Amino acid sequence: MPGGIDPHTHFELEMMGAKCADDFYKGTRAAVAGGTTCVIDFVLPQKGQSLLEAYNNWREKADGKVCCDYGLHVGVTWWSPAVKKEMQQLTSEQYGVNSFKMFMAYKDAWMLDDYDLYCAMETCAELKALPQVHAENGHIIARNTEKLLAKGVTGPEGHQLSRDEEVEAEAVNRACAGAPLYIVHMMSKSAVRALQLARTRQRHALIGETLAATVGTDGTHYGNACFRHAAAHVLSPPLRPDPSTPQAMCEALADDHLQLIGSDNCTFHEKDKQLGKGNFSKIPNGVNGVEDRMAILWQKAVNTGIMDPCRFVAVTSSNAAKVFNIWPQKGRIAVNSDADIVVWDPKLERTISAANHKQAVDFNIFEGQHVVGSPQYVVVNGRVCLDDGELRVVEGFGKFLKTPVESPLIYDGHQSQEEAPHRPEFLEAPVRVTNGTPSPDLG
Ligand code: DUC
Ligand code: ZN
Ligand code: ZN
Repeated sequence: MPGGIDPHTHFELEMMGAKCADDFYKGTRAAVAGGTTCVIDFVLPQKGQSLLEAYNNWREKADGKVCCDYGLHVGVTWWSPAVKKEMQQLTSEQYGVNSFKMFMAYKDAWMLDDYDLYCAMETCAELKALPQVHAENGHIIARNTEKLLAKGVTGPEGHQLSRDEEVEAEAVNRACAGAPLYIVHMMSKSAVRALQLARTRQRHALIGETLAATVGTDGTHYGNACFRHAAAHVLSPPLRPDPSTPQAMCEALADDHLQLIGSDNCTFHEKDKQLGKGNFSKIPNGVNGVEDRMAILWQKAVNTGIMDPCRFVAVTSSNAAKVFNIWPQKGRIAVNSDADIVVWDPKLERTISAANHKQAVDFNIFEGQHVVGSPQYVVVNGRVCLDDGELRVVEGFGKFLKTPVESPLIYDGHQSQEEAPHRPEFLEAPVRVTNGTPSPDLG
């Protein structure tokens, strides 16, 4: 199958007083070990910081370290005419950015109010770039956090209590007022329902991404008596306590209510998670997933019969290439496409553990899970980098991948889609698995 594309990573990000454990070398090395041959990371400027300056910093961090190709999304974390101008520059051929992320949460760091959010989305539409949104209501989270702390709820369980499914679904609904739109890390059944409803009333592309974390584990871990264990699962939006969530997210991916699965890999060592001991709102947010994303989805969705292998390729690889306008260079096995190829052994069995994973971080949220199906060979741009289980990556072998704007697939796809306007024609139509008769085209 074509190499996996992880549309959502954070390597070397500094946030909430800590720095991510995985840098661009260890992070992309882990990606390759798990069958992913391309990642798209997020440049996140400080409020007031030049977007171009932040972009250049990210390029400096990544170039020379990455073991596979990478692209960049840029966060729009504040708003001014200067930001608008920089967005335009970033979408030029020189910089090669076609997607911008806006936060509806993280009130003290990156949040935009609705006016600024709308301006940023409008600018994306003018530039034919793709707006991405972190959909959670930051004001409700802030107020709930105050109330919980005042009541003495200070442990990691407070994290999900401060931001339940409705806090996510409300923001999804609000964000869908502007489109085309890509909603990152959708973590709940309520959020997916809000997205489906929005699609019934508007005709532009509304694309939904979920995470390996959501599919592979759940929010019951926040109740774990061990602080380290519970805090390790803290990310935003949080894992949900509803135990039916992981399967529902697999079904949403299979049925095309969601189109992609990322990792939101944003790892912090235990010592950094300890920053939130005594106040859950200070636990650095983020979990692992870049290495295990493909094996986890295979285990939970393909081995269970929820999803056929071709849909697996679509949601782990080819849909990302199409959405970010790098198809068929990426996400496809064909003459003239990059030779990013995975030979997947559906019978290979292993148990996921921090003791032997390739990521730098000292914890794995999928610890102890037995998975059947993993890559045997991974070819990155023609070079065998996982060789029958042996990792042979080369630091700096990857290149920066420009993602051009004006994707005909996002901006014109709806024109021929009178019947299903929300789903651009180019995205692989799913076929539910029926006794080993999968859909015909492997990406
Ligand atoms: N969520 C996380 O959990 N970490 C990084 C940023 C985000 O939105
Ligand atoms: Zn986010
Ligand atoms: Zn993220």
